[in-house]
Amino acid sequence: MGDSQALAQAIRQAALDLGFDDAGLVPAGPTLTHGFYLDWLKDGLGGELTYLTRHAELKADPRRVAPWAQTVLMTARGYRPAAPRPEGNFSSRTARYAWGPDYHLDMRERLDRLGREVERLAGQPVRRRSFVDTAPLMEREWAARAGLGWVGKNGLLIHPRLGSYLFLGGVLLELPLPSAPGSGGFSRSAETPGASQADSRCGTCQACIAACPTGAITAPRRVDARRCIATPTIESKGLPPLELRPHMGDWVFGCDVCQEVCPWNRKAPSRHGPAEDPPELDRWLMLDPASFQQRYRHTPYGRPGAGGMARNAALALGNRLAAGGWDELSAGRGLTALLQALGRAEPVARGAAAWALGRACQARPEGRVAAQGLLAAALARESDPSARQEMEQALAVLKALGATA
Ligand code: B12
Ligand code: SF4
Ligand code: SF4
Repeated sequence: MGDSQALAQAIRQAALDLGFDDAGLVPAGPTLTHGFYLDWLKDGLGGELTYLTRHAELKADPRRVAPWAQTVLMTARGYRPAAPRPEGNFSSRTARYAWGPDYHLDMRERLDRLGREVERLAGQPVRRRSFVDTAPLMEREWAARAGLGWVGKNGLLIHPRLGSYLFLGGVLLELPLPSAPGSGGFSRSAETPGASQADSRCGTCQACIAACPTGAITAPRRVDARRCIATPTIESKGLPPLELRPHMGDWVFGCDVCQEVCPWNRKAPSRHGPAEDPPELDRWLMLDPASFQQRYRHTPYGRPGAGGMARNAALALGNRLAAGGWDELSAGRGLTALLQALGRAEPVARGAAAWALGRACQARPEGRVAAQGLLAAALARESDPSARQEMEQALAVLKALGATA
């Protein structure tokens, strides 16, 4: 194929044929919102995600990652499930992206196939590197520049037809090609993406900013990673700050609130039917590490691991019990699971269970005496300093409750 515009269009079409919902190409060059990124880091909003600082300079231009790159091919694949999950006292509330298999593997495979298709269409070997969360690239800006949508006030890339429940990924190509924008681009976005608020279809809407349970969206497109529920439930190894825990509500893995309220997701097409439900909250608390590894290693839950998921489930259960409205039988089941979790192998899970007991007993005072006894016994055998601290704090909460009972 001689004409490079026709080749760029053929590559877009190949991406659609491979199951991507949209794709676009844009010449590689400097990242336009890199200054915003550096300010974000300087203000400490990356928190414990230290790799973001390590990669900061590389993100200034994809050619720092791959000096030979001439074109950025960006793709998007929707993951909105067809139906919501039924909600009960013990059901696990998890981000929709975790409802299917690990997206990194699926996207990676499709992108590798797309790379081979590029070579076939170009009729020559093409040096390339595919990425999905795996390279120091500002994927949202590049997606916007490739005409896949705009960066909304919630910080997410929104496609006017597909909404924001999208995985992004792409391929860097050593092949000079002209822009071939995806179908989500509009007016100036392919030319000056992310340059101003005008490059957005959010208009006067502020729904995501108002709804974020932790106040993590501190300004349009500026998300404080330290407060975003995805960090403490997916990325962190330890326990979130005390002040944040009640605001995390009952999310056990990630959070979708700023997407649930977004009007652009109302009519977004769904990708798959209801997936297998994750274990209930008390099951996460009882799942031993070997069974967890066997069942969840290759799912998104593998990232926090058995201890991390038990920690998350304990915090969520504590918050749910504290919200009230439980019948006695269910409350007994919840409190028993938390008491048993004091015996888990991971200190972070023991600490979370202790905090959750203190919190839950504020709404369920009938559990206080048993909780006090078992917490004191757990503290006596505890050797981990942070778990000890959590237990001491929880005991102080329970003692204060007793004094006011
Ligand atoms: C680190 C990270 C996180 C961190 C930090 C979140 C954040 N807001 O940056 C945490 C763990 C909190 C997180 C959470 C989530 N993440 Co995340 N995350 C990433 C990762 C690996 C890097 C992002 C990064 O560098 N952030 C730092 C910010 C400052 O830079 P940036 O995102 O590159 O770009 C910003 C600028 O371009 C700016 N911008 C653009 N134009 C303009 C214009 C103006 C005027 C201004 C001022 C700014 C501006 O807006 C962007 C957002 O702040 C990317 C993958 C990647 N390599 O890009 C996935 C990614 C962004 N995450 C993704 C997802 C799905 C999520 C969650 C929805 C998961 C969940 N359900 O819990 C949440 C959503 C939180 C949110 N509202 O943003 C998807 C987003 C898909 C989409 N539709 O946009 C990505 C692209 C992964 C993927 N390959 O699909 N994530
Ligand atoms: S994912 Fe949840 S916690 Fe994070 S910014 Fe969105 S609403 Fe806030
Ligand atoms: S909820 Fe409103 S402000 Fe937030 S991203 Fe969606 S349209 Fe934009």
